[in-house]
Amino acid sequence: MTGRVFVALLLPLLAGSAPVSQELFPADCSDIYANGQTLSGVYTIYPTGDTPVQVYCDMGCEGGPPEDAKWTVIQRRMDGSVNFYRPWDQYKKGFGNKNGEYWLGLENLYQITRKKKYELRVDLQDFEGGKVYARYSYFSVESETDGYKLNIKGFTNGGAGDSMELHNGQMFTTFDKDQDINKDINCAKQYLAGWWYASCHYANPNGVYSWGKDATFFAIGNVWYHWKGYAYGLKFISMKIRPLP
Ligand SMILES: [Ca+2]
Repeated sequence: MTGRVFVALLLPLLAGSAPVSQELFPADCSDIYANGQTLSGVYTIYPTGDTPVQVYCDMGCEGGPPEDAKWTVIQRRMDGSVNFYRPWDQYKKGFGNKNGEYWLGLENLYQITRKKKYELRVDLQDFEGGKVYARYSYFSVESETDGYKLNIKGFTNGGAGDSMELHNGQMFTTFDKDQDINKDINCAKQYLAGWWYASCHYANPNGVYSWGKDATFFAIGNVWYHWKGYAYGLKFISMKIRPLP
């Protein structure tokens, strides 16, 4: 028995066999769900095939339809407990608390989305009980060599409006790596986050957690322009992905 388990664990490593390794080394929360773990919570995935990464899986409501489940949370803001003004290497690797606020990491996003086709859902909440979302039928992130460029398409409006279209095709910018298209400034320094800035943004999900309406400094909050404008820091933001059927 022990011998058989050992062989079963070792074989995919030796053979690099995708179907088997998917179960032993889940690449995302969809694989976790397929393995029978249908409750939301923190799980371990293997975006590169061998290095473990902790992630929050949003499996939907207990007993709810599977089509609402299997989401891999790649970014979340909920209480302002984590500082998101961080350098390139941290946005690359990921940071934060997987039970709370975090960024999964650009390299993980590249590794996950290069293997399957993913959709993206962004959930937003304000401090008055409002809940909306934006959905994109395609989401991928290119390699570091290509600036971790963002690709999204297929917008569906769940009340949030399309504040991400501007960022489609943009490379990622942090305060110590300016890859935005604004020739005069570094958008990450100006708007205090790391993001796929253009010149500069309609959405700043990694911006300063600012507890609602605050126009003191222009557009530095965790804002979503097409829903609440530039002067309203949201209560909750979550970006999550899952493979298309
Ligand atoms: Ca610039």
